[in-house]
Amino acid sequence: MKIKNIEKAAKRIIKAAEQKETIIIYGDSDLDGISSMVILKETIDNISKFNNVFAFSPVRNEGHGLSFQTLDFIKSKANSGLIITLDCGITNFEEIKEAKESGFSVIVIDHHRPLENVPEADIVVAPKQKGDETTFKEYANVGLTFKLAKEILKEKMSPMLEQSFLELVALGTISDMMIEEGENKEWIEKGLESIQMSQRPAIRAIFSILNPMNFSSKRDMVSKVNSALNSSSIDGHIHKAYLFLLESDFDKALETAKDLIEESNTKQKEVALLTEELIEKISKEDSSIIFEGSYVWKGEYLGAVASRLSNYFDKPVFLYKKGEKISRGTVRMPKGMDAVKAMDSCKELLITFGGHAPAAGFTVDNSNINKFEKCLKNYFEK
Ligand SMILES: [Mn+2]
Repeated sequence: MKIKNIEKAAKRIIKAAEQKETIIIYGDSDLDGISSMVILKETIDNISKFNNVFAFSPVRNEGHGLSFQTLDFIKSKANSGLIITLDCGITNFEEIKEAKESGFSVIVIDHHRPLENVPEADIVVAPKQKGDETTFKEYANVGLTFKLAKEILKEKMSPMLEQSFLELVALGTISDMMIEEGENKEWIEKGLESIQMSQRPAIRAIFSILNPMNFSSKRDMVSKVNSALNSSSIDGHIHKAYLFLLESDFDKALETAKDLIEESNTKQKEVALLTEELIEKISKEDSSIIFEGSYVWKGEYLGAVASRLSNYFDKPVFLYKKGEKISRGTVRMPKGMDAVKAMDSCKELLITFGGHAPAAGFTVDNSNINKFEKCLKNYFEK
């Protein structure tokens, strides 16, 4: 049994590549999204060397998924073509409608759970959509993209390329915290086997700087690689980690790797400081949830801080970076609790929300922050 629409998507992508159509790969800006983009780009390179692929990610103030702002940006680059969303898109009904009306074809490749319906894209590949009869649904997006790559390349997928993809699948699957069962487990094992001797210059460069003696476990190793890649920035909708992972020159990759690891070390220190500060503050309170925000925090640190706090206190954690009118938050849950369900019970107070049970995000108008906090407390104290 194949994932619903995956063959159809593969055929459409092959056609676009062969006919040199403009292809816009649009991926979420976390490691799962970026590795998905790299796999799809290299897959297309393998069937059509001189292709017309652009790869974009949302910039921070545009929020998660395909936004009207990003769509305007895409339209400034191309009049038509095929947009492929990776690790996002499944809830972008209006934006996808607009993209179609503007003359683009749209394929959604997204492992997130759809709402009641899926957007009216040309093709939707989402194991959690209705009518998908496959039994395993817990792929990271990078795993789903790997499946798509196999469907596109078939026997053209060399063992070396497959192994190189598996390293990315392992990184993305672990960093998205997907369950380590079935194919996920198999891919993680296979990918981690070769990762320290990777053929990919970027990954080899990272390991030439990080001292493997300092890894306390495989998981620790992956988290160090992840945090180096995650400290990369986005410039003009082009994610630097995407370019880094595609870099073919080892010396250039090494330069970038040095910068990224330095940034990630700075980040680790600041995350540790902020975590300590919050632990001290929160220890004095007694509440069912942790709900904190500030104008001065760096939004990109909050995921890491929230994870640590949630582990430490074993409580739901909501941290937000306060903006002028809107605040942007990140959520982490102890095992067995569901961030998306919790926010769904307060959705009339939110502008956007989404993610997975253990880790999610939201945007909220500042005037609703207090009400949102109360609503969440109600939900968790039930
Ligand atoms: Mn993902």
